[in-house]
Amino acid sequence: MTQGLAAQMAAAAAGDRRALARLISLVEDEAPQAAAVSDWALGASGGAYRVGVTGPPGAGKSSLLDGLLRRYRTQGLRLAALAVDPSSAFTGGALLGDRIRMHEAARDPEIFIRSLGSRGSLGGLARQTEAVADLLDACGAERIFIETLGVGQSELDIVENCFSTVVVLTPESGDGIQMMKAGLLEIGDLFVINKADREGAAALAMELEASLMRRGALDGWRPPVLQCVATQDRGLVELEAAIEHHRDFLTREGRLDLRQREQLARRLRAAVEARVTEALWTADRVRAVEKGVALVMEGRTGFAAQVAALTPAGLAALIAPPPELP
Ligand SMILES: Nc1nc2c(ncn2[C@@H]2O[C@H](COP(=O)(O)OP(=O)(O)OP(=O)(O)O)[C@@H](O)[C@H]2O)c(=O)[nH]1
Ligand SMILES: [Mg+2]
Repeated sequence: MTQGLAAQMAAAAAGDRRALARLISLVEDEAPQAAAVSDWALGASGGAYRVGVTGPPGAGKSSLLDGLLRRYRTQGLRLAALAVDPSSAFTGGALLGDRIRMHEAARDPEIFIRSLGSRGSLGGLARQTEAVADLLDACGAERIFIETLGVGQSELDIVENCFSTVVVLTPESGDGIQMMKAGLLEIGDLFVINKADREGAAALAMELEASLMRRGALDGWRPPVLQCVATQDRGLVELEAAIEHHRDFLTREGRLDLRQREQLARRLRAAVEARVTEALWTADRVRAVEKGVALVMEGRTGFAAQVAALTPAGLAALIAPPPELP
């Protein structure tokens, strides 16, 4: 580790935001120092409670977060918010633009807000987000809010690595049905029907309550359904209370520790899988797949035979049991 990097970590941990921002960029860019930064962050983290906020585009996730951050500030807590924006993957960097409506909170120097795109490798978004959350944690954040779109596996993975997941829906555009399709019902610890100033909020709330009733309590927790109007700060006190209630519940039942362990196991598996996948798909092997497809299409060989032919010879060694740990 270079002296410069160690100094930057020390500065970030002591509250230097510019140092923190630079470390985040290293992780985001998957720079050579990223592994060292991530390791340090993971080791130094553990205090922050992570809240995922997800839902369809335009549901009001950022508006809600803006109000929620201001609520939490009145408790004197150190806060951070990450907006994960996969669409900015193509523009090479997400800025705090129009899509992130956290105008009020963004002006508060005690709140660290950052937007993440997937600047690094494909599929690296979840890994980067976790590492950045670790960094924020290591640098003293007590609550970390992570906003993602409730679409796509990568985004669902991100909220799965939070302790409380808030699913935001609106009365408009058949969100109820969309939500079921997207698997949002399964991942929500809390549900918010935002834009309750519009027609149909009560009906959606009832529909949702009925679905949750059918789903039953998971590990003894019944997700509450709240109604909010983010743009008028309505329902935010209740939302904050509900999040803290869920946190108390997890802590009391010893689940927080369990969730942390499960999440770390998931991250470890994913990181190993990513390395294997990256090593596997060399240009040669990608070409071999194309040839294999042609052979199968022409009926000259079977699918299973191609799988066998394309499987690396070293796989037997790979799947042999690991050596005994000391
Ligand atoms: N009427 C009404 N409009 C709202 C409410 N909350 C948010 N909006 C508006 O809905 C639009 C989208 O709000 P955002 O907070 O950006 O929604 P988002 O879910 O973060 O959007 P993406 O990040 O783009 O998916 C904005 O024009 C908000 O002003 C609400 O409670 N009632
Ligand atoms: Mg948003």
